[in-house]
Amino acid sequence: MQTVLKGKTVEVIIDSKGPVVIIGECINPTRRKKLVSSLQENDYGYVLELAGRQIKYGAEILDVNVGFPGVDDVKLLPEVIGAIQEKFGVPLCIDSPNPRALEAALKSVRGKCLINSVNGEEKSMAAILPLAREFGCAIIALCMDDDGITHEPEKRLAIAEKILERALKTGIKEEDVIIDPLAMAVSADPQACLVTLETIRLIRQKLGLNITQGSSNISFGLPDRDMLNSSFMAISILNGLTCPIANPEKITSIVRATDLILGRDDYAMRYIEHFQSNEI
Ligand code: THG
Repeated sequence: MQTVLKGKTVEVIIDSKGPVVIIGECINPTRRKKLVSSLQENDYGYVLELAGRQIKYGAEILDVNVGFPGVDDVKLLPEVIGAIQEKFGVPLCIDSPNPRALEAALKSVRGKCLINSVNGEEKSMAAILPLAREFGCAIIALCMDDDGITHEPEKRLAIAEKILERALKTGIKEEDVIIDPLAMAVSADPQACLVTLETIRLIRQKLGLNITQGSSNISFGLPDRDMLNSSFMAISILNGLTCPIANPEKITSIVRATDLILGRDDYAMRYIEHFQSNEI
């Protein structure tokens, strides 16, 4: 399965056979005070610095989230996207729970972007899927619905199937639906990672779609987060993860290593190139 995304100048193909495509997570104000204060002042210098650094370290797509308390995201989201696209050509993943902010952003974004996200709630599907169809976007579908988040992988799969079916009915192509099995903090639930891993395996086996996840979520509240995230990343890729949302500065080495080990990097070209270009 191939999902094609486009930025202002760059086209990226996410292929379910790999290699893995990294979606950079860092343009996200959660616990980034400096990002919040710069955005409040409409100063986009720091956002552009985060964008450039993530691309340098191997992100091929950038997640853009400007959610913080009190934000006017209908105004801010398109502005930040405009500033990023003026300088960088990569495709964007527009991360907002607000359909009005998403619509405002989609009116001005260039290329074919990824909407982050829709879920299985009736309200969400009714608001977001027509937007994806109208603006020709791909979409991330979260495996949760009106009943919340289930701990049973088969039920998460059933929600993915429900959203896929509805997307197809809306006129969205199968390859433009990317599933998020939901990665949650393992400090809060000892089974959290196992449930995610089994959901990934089922989705690959039954649907064959591309799969994303907010990989850094799993390590909230624990020491040595980078080690945990790296370990989880390698296992997730083996199970079928194809386009994680993660911090490239910390994760690209293990992603390239895992692709190499899985026979998706002839002559270790991508692995070697990563280390050479970043002088690691
Ligand atoms: N699924 C989808 N989209 C998502 C998520 C998901 N978007 C948001 C989030 N989850 C993924 N993005 C992040 C961004 C940052 C962090 C975790 C997930 C993070 N940040 C550090 C912290 O909080 O300590 C601070 C930044 C740093 O130093 O790197 O952990 O699940 N579809």
